[in-house]
Amino acid sequence: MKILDGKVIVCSPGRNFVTLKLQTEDGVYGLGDATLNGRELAVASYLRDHVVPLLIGRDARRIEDIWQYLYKGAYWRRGPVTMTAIAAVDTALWDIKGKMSNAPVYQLLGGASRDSVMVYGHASGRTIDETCEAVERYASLGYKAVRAQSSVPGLQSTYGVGKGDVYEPAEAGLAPDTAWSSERYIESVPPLFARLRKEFGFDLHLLHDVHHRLTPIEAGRLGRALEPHRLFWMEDPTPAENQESFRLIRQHTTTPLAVGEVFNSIHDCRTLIQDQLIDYIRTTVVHAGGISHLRKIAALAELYQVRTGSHGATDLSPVCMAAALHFDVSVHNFGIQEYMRHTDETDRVFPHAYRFADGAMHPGDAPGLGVDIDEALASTFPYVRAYLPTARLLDGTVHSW
Ligand code: GCO
Ligand code: MG
Repeated sequence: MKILDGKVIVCSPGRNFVTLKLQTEDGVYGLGDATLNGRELAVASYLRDHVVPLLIGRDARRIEDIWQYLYKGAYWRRGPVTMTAIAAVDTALWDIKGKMSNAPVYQLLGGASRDSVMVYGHASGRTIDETCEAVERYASLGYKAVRAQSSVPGLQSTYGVGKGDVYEPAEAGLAPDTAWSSERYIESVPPLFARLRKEFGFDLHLLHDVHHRLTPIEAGRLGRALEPHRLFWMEDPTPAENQESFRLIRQHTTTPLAVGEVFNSIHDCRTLIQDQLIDYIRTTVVHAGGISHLRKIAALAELYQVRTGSHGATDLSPVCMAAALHFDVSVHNFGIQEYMRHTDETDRVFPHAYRFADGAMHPGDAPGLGVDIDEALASTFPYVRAYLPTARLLDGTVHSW
């Protein structure tokens, strides 16, 4: 069961994706997502130039050993580029193990802990009316949980508001600047959720993403103002490099807190989890070291009644989505999974077994991850340089995105 070859496939069917395809001498191959939004080629090179040569000839069945070998053997630990590359290898090896065992990966992870995986979709609009209409569309599709964002009055552009049906914040070319005012934003959010509760009642789960834009005390104030609207969570209220800063938010609000989409290891969330400063951990397969490492994070979180809520935006490929669903359906302390529909081109490049019904998803029962890549079609969508926009305060100061 030796690894024969590793191919890095970069394509852009609507947005950029990096995919690792590991081939074994037995003819079985596995896929791993290696997409790091806006920094895609760094991971492609890390894999191609530094990781794949180390994998040739290794036993593909030794998933944990290969993980530790890549993590400890590099000397340089953690970081988004390294951990995304390790995640791709780990995911591909789980895919291979599933195919070798003729079983869907979730069966190898302890089997299903639930029948399906509750997901949330993204509703947004330039006005509260528009956001209400978007939430209504999700509710009518059967979603039980919806993230709601609305433009901040007086600001020209706002993070979180989609263009058309698909939400895609990265833009081709150089990163544009967008204007930000925390004062105006904090004023604008409670009326949005007051209206949504009036229209939809309390049966629908509502979520909101702050995208690291507030200070801890501002976040505490917003969380408190949102308490009557009983959010499922308030996401990324403040940057989390300083995990201690969440203590201040916690002191002021019972609105549940979610964080972790930019984390890449268990060390990024150890204090947050152990001190019960959060309710949901949003680390993902692709950016936090793969299925193996994510399971360790979930196991730590389980001790503290922190549940999972993995990132699932469009910049995570269908390979990551499939892997996330195998993780979600098996892990005991699952909370929710983010799900943003990919473009039709992306779905055609990555045919998959996972399916959506009644607000929930299932990874399907195909052996391995149940996702493939059409390489010929992928090659018709070459890489396009693209970046996320940068946020600036009204006086021009760079702000957190
Ligand atoms: C989310 C994320 C997205 C980001 C994107 C950046 O919660 O889904 O915050 O909104 O814009 O994933 O890479
Ligand atoms: Mg987010």
